[in-house]
Amino acid sequence: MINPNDKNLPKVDVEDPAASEHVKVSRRLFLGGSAALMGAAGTMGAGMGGMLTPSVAHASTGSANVGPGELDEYYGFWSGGHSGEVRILGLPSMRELMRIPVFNVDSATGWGLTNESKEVLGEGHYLNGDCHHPHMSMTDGHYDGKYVFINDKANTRVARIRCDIMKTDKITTIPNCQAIHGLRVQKVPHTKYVFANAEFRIPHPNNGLNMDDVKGYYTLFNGLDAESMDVAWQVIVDGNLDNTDADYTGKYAFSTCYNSEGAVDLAGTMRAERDHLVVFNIALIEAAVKAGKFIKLPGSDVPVLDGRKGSKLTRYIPVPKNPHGINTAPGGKYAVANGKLSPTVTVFELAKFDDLFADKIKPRDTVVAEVELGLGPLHTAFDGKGNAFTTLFIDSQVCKWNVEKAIQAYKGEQVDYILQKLDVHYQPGHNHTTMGETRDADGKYLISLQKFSKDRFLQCGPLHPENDQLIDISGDQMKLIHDGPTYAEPHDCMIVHRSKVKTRKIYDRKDPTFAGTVAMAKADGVTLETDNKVIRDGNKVRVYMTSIAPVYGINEFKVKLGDEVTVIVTNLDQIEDVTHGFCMVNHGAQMEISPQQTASITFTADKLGVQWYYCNWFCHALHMEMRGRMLVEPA
Ligand code: K7E
Ligand code: CUA
Ligand code: CA
Repeated sequence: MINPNDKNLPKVDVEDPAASEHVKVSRRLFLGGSAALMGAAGTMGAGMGGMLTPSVAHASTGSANVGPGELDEYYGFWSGGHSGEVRILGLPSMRELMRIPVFNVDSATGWGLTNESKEVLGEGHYLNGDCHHPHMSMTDGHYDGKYVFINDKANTRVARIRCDIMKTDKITTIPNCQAIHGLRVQKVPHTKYVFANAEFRIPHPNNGLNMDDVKGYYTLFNGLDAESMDVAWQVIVDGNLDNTDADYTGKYAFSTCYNSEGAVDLAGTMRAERDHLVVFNIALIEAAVKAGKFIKLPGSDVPVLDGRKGSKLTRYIPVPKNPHGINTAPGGKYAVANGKLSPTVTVFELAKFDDLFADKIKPRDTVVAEVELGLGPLHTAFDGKGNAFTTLFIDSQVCKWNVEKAIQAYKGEQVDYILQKLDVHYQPGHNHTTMGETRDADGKYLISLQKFSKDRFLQCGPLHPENDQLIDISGDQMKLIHDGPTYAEPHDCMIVHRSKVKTRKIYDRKDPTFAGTVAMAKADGVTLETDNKVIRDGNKVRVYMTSIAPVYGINEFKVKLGDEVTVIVTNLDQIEDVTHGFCMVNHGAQMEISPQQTASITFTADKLGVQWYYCNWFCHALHMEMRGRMLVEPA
């Protein structure tokens, strides 16, 4: 039997700047060495041991082709829509690189099953989610590679993903409201706040006694502290809230509203010719909180401010008609609201917001253009060269237009502000350009996310995938270069140059994601890195084991029928990519344990006799043999 704690097993110092080279060397040592140790023929083969450093795709545009072994230039963070997860794609290849479970339950990683993930999800968590808007934290208007935030419309939550390990580390349920939809981050000076729109108006208190008083319903704009993920404040608004964005000074956030009518039926939401953009003054909101000028709603301790019409904290700018997306241009000079039921986009000059709050100008004086693009404008992206790209849902097109020319045209000059319309397939919602929501917009690629794929792919039954199309925008003309099917309506995505993202190769043993488990082990007198121990605590049994390819530190353990069993596995492997799993057969228990990670899972030993457990992440030539027995005796 191999001893997982054998000092002769290869080790890597992960903090060593040359670690990646060590990792490669160790991988060869490891595969050769362990094969020799086991006396077994065959290893996972030259594919792994002989892996070469992949070359980097050169920065040419015009093709989605990234050759085998070549790396993509961009990370795309894709909302998984009502799958409840976030996905990472490589661009321009559009290859799916990873899935990050967030609001869903994930069989492969044990997200929603492990104790560590349940701590993030909360007790009695929901099994569904509906993600729309993934956005990365920023410093001075540049992506800082720290976090990605994502909304859950289905259960009124906001989650944070840590970009060093690409795992969800915090989930906050927003009190006093229903359906978090629009989400963006404060761009400048850094992401202190995550801005989150609650969409649906509800009675307050929502106690079943005042449901007919529709006029009294309201919803809230939320500022979350990006570090603690606590809701810092909430602002009551008129109408409902759809999408949101922030400016490049750190002073303002703004949200579209499609239901200024306050209607509860479809026809009612279309009655008015104009709804509005609500502008939030962050400094005034902070000052009001500090001065104690807030109320608390029964559901929480969060300071709630009144930002309805007439409030000093907000301004309402009329915008036609049921506007949807609101997008700040990379220079920070303009923001664009997308008219949806109006064929127009509305361009705001953000510098005028100071005068608006000083009551020197009227709300509509901040509008510098309102021009027609086509039917069903939903979202706009930018190339950093003064051009904008707006999705036209009904026309199934992307419209490329020039912002300054649109402003001239709005003044009455004879200029063509529309530069090109490109058919997309079919019915686009969000779009996004490479680095386009930051100061670093580079104008290389545009992604257009279509709600319908119809005939673009082999048919897979009545349910169709969506179609995410990659468009080369580096030249004068947009060129469609790739069709990418995706599952369950991503809504939105975000494209980040790979230089902004630095991920860990293996876990730090001090990683906070399993700090609670480390504390539990300590209380049990167990050192996770060395001990293989079974602790009995009444009818609770805690099984601490290590793993190193291809063995668990514990080969068999005994429990009594009905015991609550917690298995805690610490993966001692220090070799990148050697992830183990733990699956207890017939117990609904399965999880990932990546190198140097600790993970734990709790289940009831409700079946007598021999119960096998096995490693379910392929880790070694002897992966099939990596297993053990739980022996369940009568109580
Ligand atoms: Cu347009 Cu939820 Cu951002 Cu869908 S939202 S498209
Ligand atoms: Cu360990 Cu498969
Ligand atoms: Ca409306």
